[in-house]
Amino acid sequence: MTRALITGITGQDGLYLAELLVSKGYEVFGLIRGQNNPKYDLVRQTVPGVTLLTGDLTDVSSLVRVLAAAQPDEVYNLGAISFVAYSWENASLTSDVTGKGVLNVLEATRLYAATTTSEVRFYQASSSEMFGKVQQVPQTEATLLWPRSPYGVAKVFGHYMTINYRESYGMHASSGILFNHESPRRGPEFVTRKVSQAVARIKLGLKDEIVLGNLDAKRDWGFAGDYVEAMWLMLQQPEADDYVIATGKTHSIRDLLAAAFAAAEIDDWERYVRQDERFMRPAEVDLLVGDASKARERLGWKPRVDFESLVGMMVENDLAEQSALVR
Ligand code: NDP
Ligand code: GDR
Repeated sequence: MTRALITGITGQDGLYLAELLVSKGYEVFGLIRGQNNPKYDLVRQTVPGVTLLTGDLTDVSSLVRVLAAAQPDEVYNLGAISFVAYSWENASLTSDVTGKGVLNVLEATRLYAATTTSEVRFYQASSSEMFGKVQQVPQTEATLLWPRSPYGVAKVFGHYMTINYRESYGMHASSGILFNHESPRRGPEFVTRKVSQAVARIKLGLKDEIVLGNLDAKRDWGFAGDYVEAMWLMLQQPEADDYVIATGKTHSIRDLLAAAFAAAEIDDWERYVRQDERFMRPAEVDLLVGDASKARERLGWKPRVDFESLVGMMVENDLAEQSALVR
C-alpha cells in the first residue's frame, strides 16, 4: 500500500486530495494543527480511513515526528496561510508558515528519507500569485516571477526552496504552479464562495446586497477536484519537475457575478453589488491566465469542469446549504 502524508488536510485541496488517494488504495496520513482543531470531525467524516497526526508547519520537530510516524512514500505540502488579503495584516506569520514552513517540511522529509531505502516524493503547492504583476501573457513555467503580496513572496521562497532541494539533494521534489481553483468546499473569505453564498442568500430573501472590492481583476478559475489529480500525476513521473496547472481562460469578478446571479435566475446583478475600499488590496494582481501545455503534454492532464459549470455547482450547493439553515 502506498503511503501519503498531506499537510493542509483540513483545507479545500487537502480534502479532495485525501479522497482521491483513498480511492486509489493509498494509506493516507494528515497533519493537523492546534489544540482541538474545529475541522477534526469534518476530516474524519469526509475521509474516514485517514490517520490524523498533530503538528505545525512552524515547528520542525513536530514535522520530524510526523514523518517518522507516517513513513510516507509521497508528501504533499498543501498547508499554508492561503488568504492573500490577510497576508498584509500578518506578513511575518505568513512568511513563517507559507514560506519557511516549506523549508521545514522539505528538511523533515530529507531527514526521514535518509532512514529508508525507498524514494520519498515531495509536492509543493506553489501558486499563480507568484506571477503577480505579470511579465508575460499567458503565464508559463518560464515566466519571470513578480509577486505582489507577502503571500506571493512567501510562495516564491517555497517554490525556489523546492527546486533547490531537488538540485542539491536529488530529491524527487515537484512544484505545481496552480492557478485559482474553487469548489463548494472553498473558504467563504475567497471571492467565488463569497459571491456564491451571497447570491444564494439574496435568492432566498435573506440578504439584499453583496459588498466587494476590485471588480476588474481577472482570474483563471478551475475546479479543485480536477487540480488535485494534477498534483498526484506530478508525483507519478520518473523525474520531478514544475508544472503550471490552469484552464487557459480568464474571467473578471464582473463575469463571476454575472454567472452566479444567472445561475440563481436573478437578472440585473448590478443592483445588488456595492464596492467598498475595505476589500481593496494595497497591491493588486490584475490578470492571471495560465498556459498548462506542459502538464497536458507530459502528464496527460486537462481540466474537466468549465467556468460556468463551476459557478453553477457552487451556487447550487449554497442554495441547498442556506435553505437547510433556515428550515
Ligand atoms: P486552505 O486555506 O483551504 O487550506 C490551508 C490549510 O493549511 C488548512 O488545512 C490549514 O489548517 C493549514 N495550515 C495553516 N496554517 C498551518 C500551520 N501553521 N501548520 C499546519 N497547517 C497549517 O487552502 P487550499 O486548500 O485552497 O490550498 C492548498 C494549498 O495550495 C495552499 O498552500 C495554498 O496556498 C495553495 N494554493 C491554492 C490555490 C487555490 O486556488 N485554492 C491556488 C494555488 C496555490 P487549519 O484548518 O488548521 O487552519
Ligand atoms: P486570490 O483569491 O487572491 O486570487 O488568491 P481571492 O478569491 O481572495 O481574490 C480573487 C480576486 O477577487 C478580488 N476581490 C475580492 N476578493 C475577496 N477575497 N473578497 C472580496 O470581497 C473581493 N472583491 C474583489 C481580489 O482583489 C482578487 O483580485 C487565491 C488563494 O487561494 C491563494 O492561496 C492562491 O494562491 C491564489 O488564489 C492562486
